[in-house]
Amino acid sequence: MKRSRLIIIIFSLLYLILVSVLFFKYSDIKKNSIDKPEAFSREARVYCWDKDDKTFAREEQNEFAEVFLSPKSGTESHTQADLDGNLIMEKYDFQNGKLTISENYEIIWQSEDDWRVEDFILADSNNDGITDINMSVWKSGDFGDFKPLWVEENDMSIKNHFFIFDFKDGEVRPIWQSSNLDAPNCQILISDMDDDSQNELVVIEGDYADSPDCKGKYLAVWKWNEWGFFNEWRSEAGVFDGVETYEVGGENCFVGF
Ligand SMILES: [Ca+2]
Ligand SMILES: [Ca+2]
Ligand SMILES: [Ca+2]
Repeated sequence: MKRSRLIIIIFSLLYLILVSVLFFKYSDIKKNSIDKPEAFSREARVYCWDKDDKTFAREEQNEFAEVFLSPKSGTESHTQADLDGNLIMEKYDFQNGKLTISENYEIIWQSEDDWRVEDFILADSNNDGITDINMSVWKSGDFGDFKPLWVEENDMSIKNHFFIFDFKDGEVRPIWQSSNLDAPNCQILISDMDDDSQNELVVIEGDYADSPDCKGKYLAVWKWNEWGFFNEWRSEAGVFDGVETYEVGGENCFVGF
């Protein structure tokens, strides 16, 4: 009698262990499938500058497909630079849709209250040798304070703009401001992509129909000329959460994912 009770207890214990093992194994599988990054399931597209055809060609062999690419985090950044050349670093704090520039703990410039700064980069976007303060900005009003005389009505809907500001005589001033862009930029990058030692603006373009969200539909490269940017290249339509630049064997490439 005692012996059969012992056997029942042993079998019960074994059963409990088996159930526990199966339970943890199952929850592990479930956990893994939830944690799998979305970027892995999306096709990354790589484009490199083709010196002969003078255009960006899509690479068929996609060596970046295995690389983990995370969607743009860029809603916040904190950098330092001395752009006014007074040998004191300014702090560039970009967060909550606002850019604040301070020096010696004193605010020297702040983006307007009715702007939402979507992206911000320090780089020489107009290729004059001076590092610029570049901003992708959502705001209402096509022309701000500088509406040309021939424009009768300022479009007050909230649209995306690209702004270049520089230090001039110790003050932060606008150098170039776009009117309403035809398509909003979801992300901006500034880099020399076509080997001419001049920077280009690489963007992910969305659609105003999705605003206030920005869902990337095209990759595009814009080139500065004396009075603004002109479109050098645009990808075929796709779904893009982010773009990064790469140099592969001396070739300038970027990957949209
Ligand atoms: Ca300074
Ligand atoms: Ca510049
Ligand atoms: Ca270039």
